[in-house]
Amino acid sequence: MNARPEAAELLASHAFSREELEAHWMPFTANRHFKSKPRMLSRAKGVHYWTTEGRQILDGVAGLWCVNAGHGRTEISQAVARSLEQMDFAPPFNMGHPQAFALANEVKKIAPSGLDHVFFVNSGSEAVETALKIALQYHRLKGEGTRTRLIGRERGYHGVNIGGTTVGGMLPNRKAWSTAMVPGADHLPHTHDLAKNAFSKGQPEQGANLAVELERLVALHDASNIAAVIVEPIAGSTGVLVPPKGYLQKLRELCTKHGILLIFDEVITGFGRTGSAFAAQEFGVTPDLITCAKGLTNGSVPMGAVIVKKEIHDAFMTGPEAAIEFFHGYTYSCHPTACAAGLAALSIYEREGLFQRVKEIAPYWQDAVHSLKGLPGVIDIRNYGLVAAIEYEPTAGSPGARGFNTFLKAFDAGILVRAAGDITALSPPLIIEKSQIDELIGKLGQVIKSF
Ligand code: PXG
Ligand code: PLP
Repeated sequence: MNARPEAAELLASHAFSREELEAHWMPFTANRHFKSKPRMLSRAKGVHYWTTEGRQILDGVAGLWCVNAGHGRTEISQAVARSLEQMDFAPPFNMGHPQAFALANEVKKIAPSGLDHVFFVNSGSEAVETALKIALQYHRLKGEGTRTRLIGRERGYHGVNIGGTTVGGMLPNRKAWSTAMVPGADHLPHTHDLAKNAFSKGQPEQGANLAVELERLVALHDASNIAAVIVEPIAGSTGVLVPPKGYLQKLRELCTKHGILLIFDEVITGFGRTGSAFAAQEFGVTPDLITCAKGLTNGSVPMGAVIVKKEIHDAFMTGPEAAIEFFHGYTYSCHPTACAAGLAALSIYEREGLFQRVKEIAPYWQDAVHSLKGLPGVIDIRNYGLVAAIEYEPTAGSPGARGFNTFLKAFDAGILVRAAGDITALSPPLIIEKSQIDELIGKLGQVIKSF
């Protein structure tokens, strides 16, 4: 490439030399493998992407679990364009702008009752760091400053910053930074149990008692040293682990009993994925804080948020009125462009009744994904709302290869799926039609049979 093309022109071009591909160190990617045979996307509309070669791809993962209302929503792009033209940036510290307050109120409207204060950030990872810092300072403010330990869960994913990596429970995301972890953290056991729960439809029957493991951690560390427990209501990145019936209720009960804050990381489960605005409402369990991102702007502009219970927020609103209460925030917290995208996205969700739509289509989705049972190497299928996972017997000696090769073959077959080890995860846009579910699952079935 000689001249500098406009961004839109770039989307239509794929003339990069290997050397030019090198400049971009890609996140969470096998860089050398990708750059030897790039998969380039250039356009998206509805439930489809198009590659730079013009091939149509059915999006089985809503981009990366985020484009809940489908791609190319002009209400969002127009709102973003108008907002950006009118005001490109506003300092978020000691200054405000109307869109931020409007969006906070819209989020509050759909959040579980009692969670009514919203702190804006720019990603799920930042939401997690922010929630953990709020939890730690909250206990200090309440005179319980010894509550500093953070409890995560095995196989959890809470983003990639240091706090989230600490409470996360996926080995490859942790091992290179072992000594950089926040001291004092511990983990609950994960809830994945194929021997008892394989091929569960919806919530598995077995495993509520795994929440009681929190009592062991309390017995070991003492409740007076524990600040918070953070879990994903449905673990996403690790391959869709649906909570066993009663598990989240038990966890809530024990956190309350021991004065430990419960944080639900709803970066994936938020904004309709389960059939309710948040999984908290879907499962009837109210945490003390919720972290969210992704669907907040329909994936269009980076944004995340922490939604906080009134009493936690109010505990900060004590000292002198002119003093900063929480020494935390990002240059781009509540960025006007992101707020505009968020307002437009939430209004689409509401107008089109997309969360309710998930409830209506979920039984069809469940039947479709479970039709893959019996195909070669399939050892589990699980689902909830509009999310599902198919787990494979790993190829001997190469864990993860089956999952990754399924992703590659699926892309060649015209569908985008997500690999999580030897698991294929699916989370299509919430607007997906039955015929498109048939196509997605039909093509995935062909790929699974081809191994
Ligand atoms: N918490 C949860 C529960 C997430 O799913 C994050 C935090 C971090 O969000 P950001 O915006 O910082 O990426 C996530 C993000 C995958 C995959 O493998 C999932 C996510 C991110 C990257 C890959 O499916 N979820
Ligand atoms: N590093 C430096 C040198 C900075 O000045 C700032 C913000 O002013 C940051 C990091 C943090 O950046 P952000 O607020 O975008 O997270």
